[in-house]
Amino acid sequence: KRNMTRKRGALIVFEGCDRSGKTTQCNLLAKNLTDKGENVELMKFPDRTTVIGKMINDYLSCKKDVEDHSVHLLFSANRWESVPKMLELLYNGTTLIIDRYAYSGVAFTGAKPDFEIDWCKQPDVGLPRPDKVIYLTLSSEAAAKRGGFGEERYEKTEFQNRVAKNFELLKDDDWVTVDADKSVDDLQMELLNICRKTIDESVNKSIYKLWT
Ligand code: 2DT
Ligand code: MG
Repeated sequence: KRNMTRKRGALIVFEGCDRSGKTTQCNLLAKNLTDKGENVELMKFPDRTTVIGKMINDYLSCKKDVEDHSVHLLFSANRWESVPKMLELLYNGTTLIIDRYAYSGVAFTGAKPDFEIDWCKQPDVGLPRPDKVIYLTLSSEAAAKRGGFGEERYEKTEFQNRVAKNFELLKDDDWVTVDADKSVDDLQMELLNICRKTIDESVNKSIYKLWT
């Protein structure tokens, strides 16, 4: 019904550590918001379905090594290739719920030796700026209760701690931090409220460019 009133959709990004429940919560949000009559589409980065995404998948699954700067640019290119579709959906009134975005790009590459945060941000400058970034946090005790890491590259405690420190550096006024150490339903209720408020507030705002 938003299409008929020509109101734009909201761009809502989820960031956070592994096992914070991002994917579960994003799926539930899409369902609950759709049930309430919103047009919603889920996206996730990396999008492993594209040609660039397949190169990234080979890298993450440790099938291939890629030079660190080069893979950083692939992650960014994987976002840029989606921008025309994202803008079309947003202007047509569809709210986008996105599982990871440029902040993951910066936080993860920035956790490698000899990478400056400022350098890491440059390829993503100018992407559509999210209306809200929802950052899910988990204490190390709560994370430990949720079981171990998987087998993919980056899934190591020491590296993830450096990633978390980088996320802290990227926070700005558009971020809201939510403690994910609660039941799936309680967390969903909290996130649903944030998303509905964001959708209402975004309607009359322009879509700005990230980090400009
Ligand atoms: P998933 O487990 O969510 O599929 O993420 N990553 C992600 C980067 O290093 N740079 C990026 O730009 C993005 C979006 C985070 C796979 C891993 O890829 C990392 C975890
Ligand atoms: Mg993962």
